[in-house]
Amino acid sequence: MTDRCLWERMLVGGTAALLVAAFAAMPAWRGMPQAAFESESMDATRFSAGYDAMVARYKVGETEDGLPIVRPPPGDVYVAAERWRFRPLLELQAGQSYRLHVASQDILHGIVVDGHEALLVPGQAALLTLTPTGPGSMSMVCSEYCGLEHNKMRSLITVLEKE
Ligand SMILES: [Cu+2]
Repeated sequence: MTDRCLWERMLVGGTAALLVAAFAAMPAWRGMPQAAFESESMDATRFSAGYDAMVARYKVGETEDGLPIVRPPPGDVYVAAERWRFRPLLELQAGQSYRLHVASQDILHGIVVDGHEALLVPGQAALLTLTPTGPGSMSMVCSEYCGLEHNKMRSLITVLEKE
């Protein structure tokens, strides 16, 4: 075997190994669902106005620690992330589409919902179109270490049978 041939083999082998590694590391290449979080230009005032209006119109109850339970119709839904919870507690309908606007109210958080992840930078909002397949529940989890009770920062979205 000539030196040149050996080099070619190493080059081809190395490239193939790199491609396999890159392929394995990138879920997006393996046919993940199309929808994903987008960053959205929505200032804090507009977000709060949307959140307050949603809670005022569609609140169906409250948890023991004062978290509103909200059952919004398909369309815009507002979720605030803050140390160390997501609010409100959501009840959505299976098979309906919701535009989820998520924004941090204090420090850097992250969110994972329905297999999608976004970083929640204070002052910005993240947008995800969500169509629960339920009925059942979906979890929302903070994916960015945000202090003492970060591991408790999770919420369950209740998914109701389509009406
Ligand atoms: Cu957090």
